[in-house]
Amino acid sequence: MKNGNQITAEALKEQGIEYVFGIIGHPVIDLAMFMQMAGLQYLGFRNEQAACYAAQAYGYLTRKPAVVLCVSGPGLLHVIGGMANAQVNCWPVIVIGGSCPQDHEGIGGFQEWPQVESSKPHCKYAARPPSAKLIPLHVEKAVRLCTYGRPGAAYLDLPATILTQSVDEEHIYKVARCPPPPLIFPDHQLLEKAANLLMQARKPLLIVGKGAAYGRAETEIRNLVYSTGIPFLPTPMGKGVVPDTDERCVSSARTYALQQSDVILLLGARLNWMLHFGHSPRFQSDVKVIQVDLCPEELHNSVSSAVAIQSDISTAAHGIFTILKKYKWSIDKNNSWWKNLLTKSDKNKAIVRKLSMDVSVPLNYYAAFKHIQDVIPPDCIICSEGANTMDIGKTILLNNEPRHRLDAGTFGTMGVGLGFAIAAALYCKNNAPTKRVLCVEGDSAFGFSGMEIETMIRYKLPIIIIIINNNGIYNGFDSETFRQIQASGEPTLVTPPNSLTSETHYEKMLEMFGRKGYFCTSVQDIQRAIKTCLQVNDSPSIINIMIDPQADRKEQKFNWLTESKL
Ligand code: TPP
Repeated sequence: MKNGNQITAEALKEQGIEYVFGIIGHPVIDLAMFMQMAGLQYLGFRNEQAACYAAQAYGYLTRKPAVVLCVSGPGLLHVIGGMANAQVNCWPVIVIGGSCPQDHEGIGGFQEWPQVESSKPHCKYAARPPSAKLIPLHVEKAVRLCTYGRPGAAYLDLPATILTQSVDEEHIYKVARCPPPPLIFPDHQLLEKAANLLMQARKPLLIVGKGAAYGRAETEIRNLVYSTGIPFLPTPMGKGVVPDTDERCVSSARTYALQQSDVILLLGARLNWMLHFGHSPRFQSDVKVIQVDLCPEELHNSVSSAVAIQSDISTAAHGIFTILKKYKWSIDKNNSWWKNLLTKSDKNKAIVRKLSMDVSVPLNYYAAFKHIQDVIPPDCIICSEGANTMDIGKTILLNNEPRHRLDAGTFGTMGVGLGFAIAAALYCKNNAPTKRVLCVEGDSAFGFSGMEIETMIRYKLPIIIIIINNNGIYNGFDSETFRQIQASGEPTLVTPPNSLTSETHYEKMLEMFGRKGYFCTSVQDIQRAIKTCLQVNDSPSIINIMIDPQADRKEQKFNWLTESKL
């Protein structure tokens, strides 16, 4: 005889699950122990939402879903923010929620909540197995649905009555391990059409999204870029599919490249808010888009594509590369499109260089990031969140390998950073033990999941957390101004909503564990601290960099989040 706990744990193991992230409590205490007994690795978190961010990042990095384990009611509700983030980012994750005994439902059971119904809008599959013996069927289905097609979240609801239900072993549903998702090949005629359009273009541009990174399309896309010389622009998490240091990367001329291009090859990126919906004035109103996406429902979204190809990114990129190679098509480095991109790029780089050379204290963002970039390993995984911290950071902190940047993403979610970093550190431990994980956080962003520091300590994860501290959300106030504001009246009436306590010594959180963090105000402090932390390989570090609370981004041409679209 086996009970539901054991059946669930063994079914997950059978489906190739390696990691479970969660918080235990009634009714999933035994389940967590059965999971460890079945050989699954379990990491306990301090908030279920952070556990869910970790699990989805692990899914993104490995293409294998990880599991989030949570208790009923409030536990599951904490996870839902994470599930929504996974859905919007299109990353696989499986959530398993305990729920109250079925015969307590409807009469006020402990932490009773309509969990399947609550999860449904935030995932691809939500179900409660009707009996313990059918759990393996639903576990396989959860794995399949969260990884096949456009990846996303899956939810399984396990009431206490099912977890404790005993079943004769021979009656337990048998199901084979779900194979990896099939590779989708593009329609060859569409590839020919796409190649023709590119060859006729005067100003072709390639945009690489995180769908390309998830799809492991780096070899094919690099071949395409290297053989044709097409200029490319990565989205934030598309960074590294082709190295940021490649001469064809036109991130420094982003606005110009988007505005001027007449034919855009869109590989695994969506024309949503991050790409200004593909609309004028950020794009030519008659721009021709060649769109490649795994998900057919995404095709023609926001802008009608000239060529719309449902395909894995790797197979389509290879197909286009092969046709263009046959015609020996490449972009002449002396043509005006390329020259203008370079001129624009050089101009923008000079502005950034000037800002980053100003090392006066208090520091500005650009100086802080340049001096971080100068001393970090070129192959580190960078997790990042915040507003200015994340946006400016992504322009200066380079990625030369795919899936080496994890950030607030399409959903713009604060709170993801530490969970993502934990997943990245586990990924490194298993696949590249010398690779380092950097977690670059705004001070506000850090606050959303700062207690996960204890999780990092417990599991000996050598993550370097860098906090860019400006005393607030977007910006804050210097200590004297903050003191004067607070002294001027009732704090709830006078403290500006963007303000956080000035000069908070977040690095002292490490002292709770008998360790030391670093408080930095100058570029010398920053570089010394990073070099020291890079020597530590069995625990997290915190580097708290105090910058000018009023520091801002360089002047922007568009107020892109609020400009009207349609
Ligand atoms: N809550 C969530 C879950 N996500 C959000 N995006 C926000 C609130 C709104 N928000 C956007 S950025 C941000 C907040 C709260 C924090 C920005 O401040 P900080 O992390 O300190 O970075 P900075 O811009 O100051 O560098």
